[in-house]
Amino acid sequence: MKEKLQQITQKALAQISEVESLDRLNEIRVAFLGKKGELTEVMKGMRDVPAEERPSVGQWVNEARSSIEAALEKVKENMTAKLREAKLLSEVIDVTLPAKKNNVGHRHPNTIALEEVERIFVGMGYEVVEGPEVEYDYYNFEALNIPANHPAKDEQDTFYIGNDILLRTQTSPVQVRTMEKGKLPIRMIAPGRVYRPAELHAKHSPSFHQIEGLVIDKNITFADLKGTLAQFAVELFGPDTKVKFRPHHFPFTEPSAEVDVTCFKCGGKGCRMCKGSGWIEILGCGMVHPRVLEMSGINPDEYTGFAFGVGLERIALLKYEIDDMRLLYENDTRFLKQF
Ligand code: 2NM
Repeated sequence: MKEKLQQITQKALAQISEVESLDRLNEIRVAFLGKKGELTEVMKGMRDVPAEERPSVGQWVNEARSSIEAALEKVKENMTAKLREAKLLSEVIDVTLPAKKNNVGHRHPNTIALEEVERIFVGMGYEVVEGPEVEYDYYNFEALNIPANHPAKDEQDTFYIGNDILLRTQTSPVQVRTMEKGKLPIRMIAPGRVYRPAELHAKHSPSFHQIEGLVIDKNITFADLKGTLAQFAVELFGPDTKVKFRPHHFPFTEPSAEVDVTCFKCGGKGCRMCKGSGWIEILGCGMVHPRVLEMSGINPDEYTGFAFGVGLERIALLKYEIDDMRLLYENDTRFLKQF
């Protein structure tokens, strides 16, 4: 009997010494000391032990039990301590580390330029009006006095969606829609995305942004147009900026002009920015063609008006001295965060 108990104890201690997890340790406890454990089975055999031997056999069983329990307890303590230490190590916080910086977004140069232009015109009492990018041929061309055989209507110059439906090539359709409503006078700017088939390169993109302006009232003259755009140029490019009007042609205005501003980099002396001329072209404009007014239900004998159009990207490129338009469409945050 004694030998049997010693064997069981040895076996238990050997298994305990090789234990690698708390779960396994518990398995061993059940296997030896549990209700159906090896030691428990031996105790059940006490019935067959002669009465005079029972006290000493009882003592051996108790000794075996306590040495197994002691070994289990010791390994358990060891293991718990090690697990605790590993957990603490894995949760170490270095309080001297610098805080993580938030990655803050930046306004796009187009947005900055647009908000600047809007601020200037809203300050002069203009309304900002938006309209659809998918338009009818009528609003994009016909109502603007652009005849059916005009080269701008060529498939090379316009994205067509259907026979009469296209991606607007300018924001003037928004002006036409506003004129049609018949609420006069009008002082508005129409900013937005426009589309023209073109390869993307440093100076052109198939989709860009325009801001077009329109003023209609009684007695509006070319002098109002000149004064307005001169003030716009001063506010956008600085107090010494001068404007120059060069005769031009647009189907929707008569007379029409292109406007140059004195180079804000060299002040007009000539530099790389203005290609030595001292002037930079920034917009197109003119007096709204009487036929355009008429088609939208405005009597040209009673009302006159002026209109103009500027490219938003062109303003952003000039103002922030960016030399490649593609930078405006890539949205690389390393580029954007400079503005
Ligand atoms: C430009 C140049 C000249 C223009 C004309 C109109 C409308 F609808 F009133 F007829 N809106 N915008 C216009 C005139 C646009 O862009 C270079």
